[in-house]
Amino acid sequence: TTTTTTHVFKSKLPDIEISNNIPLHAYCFERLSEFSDRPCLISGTTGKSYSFAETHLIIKKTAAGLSGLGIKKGDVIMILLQNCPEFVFSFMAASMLGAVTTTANPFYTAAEIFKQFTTADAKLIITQSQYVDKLRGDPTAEKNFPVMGEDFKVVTIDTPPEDCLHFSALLSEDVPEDVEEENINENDAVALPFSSGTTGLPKGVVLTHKSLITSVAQQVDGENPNLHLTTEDVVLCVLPLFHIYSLNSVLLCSLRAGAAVLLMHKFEIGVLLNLIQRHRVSVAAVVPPLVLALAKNPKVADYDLSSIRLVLSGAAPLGKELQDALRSRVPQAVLGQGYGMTEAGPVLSMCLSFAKQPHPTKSGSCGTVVRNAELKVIDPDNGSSLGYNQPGEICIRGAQIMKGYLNDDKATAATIDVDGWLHTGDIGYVDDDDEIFIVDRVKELIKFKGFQVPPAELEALLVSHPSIADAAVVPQKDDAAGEVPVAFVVRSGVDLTEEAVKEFIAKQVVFYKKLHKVYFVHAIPKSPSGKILRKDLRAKLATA
Ligand code: AYL
Repeated sequence: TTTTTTHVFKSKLPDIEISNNIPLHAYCFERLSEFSDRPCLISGTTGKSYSFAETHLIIKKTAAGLSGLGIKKGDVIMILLQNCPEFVFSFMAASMLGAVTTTANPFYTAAEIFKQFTTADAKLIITQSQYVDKLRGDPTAEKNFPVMGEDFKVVTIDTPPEDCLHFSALLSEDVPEDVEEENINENDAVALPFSSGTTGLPKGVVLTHKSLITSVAQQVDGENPNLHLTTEDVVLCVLPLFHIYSLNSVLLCSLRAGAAVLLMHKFEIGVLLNLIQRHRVSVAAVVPPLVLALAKNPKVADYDLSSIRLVLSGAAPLGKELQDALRSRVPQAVLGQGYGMTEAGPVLSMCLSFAKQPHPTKSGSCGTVVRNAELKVIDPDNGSSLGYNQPGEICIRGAQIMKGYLNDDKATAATIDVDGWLHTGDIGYVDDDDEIFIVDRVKELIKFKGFQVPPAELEALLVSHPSIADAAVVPQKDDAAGEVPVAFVVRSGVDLTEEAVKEFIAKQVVFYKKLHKVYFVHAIPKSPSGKILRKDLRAKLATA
């Protein structure tokens, strides 16, 4: 036998003590008494502000209300909301009950919502009245959706349509001094986001109290926090909370650190700039397309952005050029990236220029591995561990990573190996200054503006078409979105047009999963074992 050495990369910051044996809500509000009167949530839409004390009280009432609706420990609720205070109340209330929240995009089609809803075995949906029609199901559809009112209850945060409850009905007058604290175990699930991971269809990612606490602590705890947030900060929350990036790095980190969260229900550049100026936003969490807007949109020059001291970009690659272009617009701010993956809890690395005692960092870097975690880079062909400056697959180990995929041991075992390493499917290297650079992705995943587009989902829909014999979906580079999905299709009938294929998909999926191009081919290239040779298809696109 040969002896193999594993090169493990660590943070430059020392490990810290993490109190990850308590429930998530208790951890987030642990320091409540230090800043109970400070603003916690600010609604960008209404301007209404909730202090930490008020927020905590409403969460307790919401927990009592949910309990009254029969939600108990281990149950799953679905939040189908744009960013709003009720999102926060519901998520934290579920935590208090030992219940689990699965978050979904309100723009999803009925089919997408119910796929997740049934997989998660959810009991209740909290949403807005405008989305309720989708939840009533389509009587002409082949698949039988669960029935509203019978199989699940719906709560709306605005005027409830028929058979729905108003959110305010949850908020009973008298709050039990302490909501019956169920005996929550640190390894119980608290969040159930969906992700396709390195392959296949979207799966439920089981994030426990321990994983999320560990991840938040790795960012904002310790003498010298990696992401230094204070009670003076106003943190922009324009990225959707149904995605783990915003939920973790914006909401949970701010709650823990005592920073105010400015909630925007959707992105609109004029409104955004106005709110930044009006509320003196100091920390902005963004994705590369937003960096593009801030760097290039002429409107930006008309607003005062001098309050911004930190811009965090994540969820998709941010090029050095774009990062440098943003610098001229917010010269006073520190710019940097976080790199995450839903399954990883989600944060793997964070820019060390964001630390209380900052380190200098380079443009284009994804930060340094978070503290209390181990990162390694492996040769994708033979699994051997690589050293500095050698690109390979990034793997991460630590208490923050997911417990596993919901009811899918096979997919879990394919992602987390027997030694506890989570394999990301991302190719990157660590440079001499311990900074991580992502250079490629070996997994199937397509990212449209940071949103996940799982090729397997679109391929399954395509082959369900009577005139399609086989299909493969791959990413194509795009200036505005980063990547867009395009399809290679083998026709079984000759009359099928590109438009018809696009339309067939478009009516079944959320906007960002729409096909941008369809190429008709005679066969899909496959390996002897039947795996689609995606590399070959991507290479074809590059020369097309
Ligand atoms: P998912 N640079 C390049 N690629 C990235 C980056 C980045 N900074 N961040 C994420 N990705 C890609 O599950 C990468 O391929 O989670 C990764 O495997 O939707 C995939 O996106 C994961 O996509 C933060 C900062 C969370 C980022 C996140 C990312 C969550 C995205 C918290 O503070």
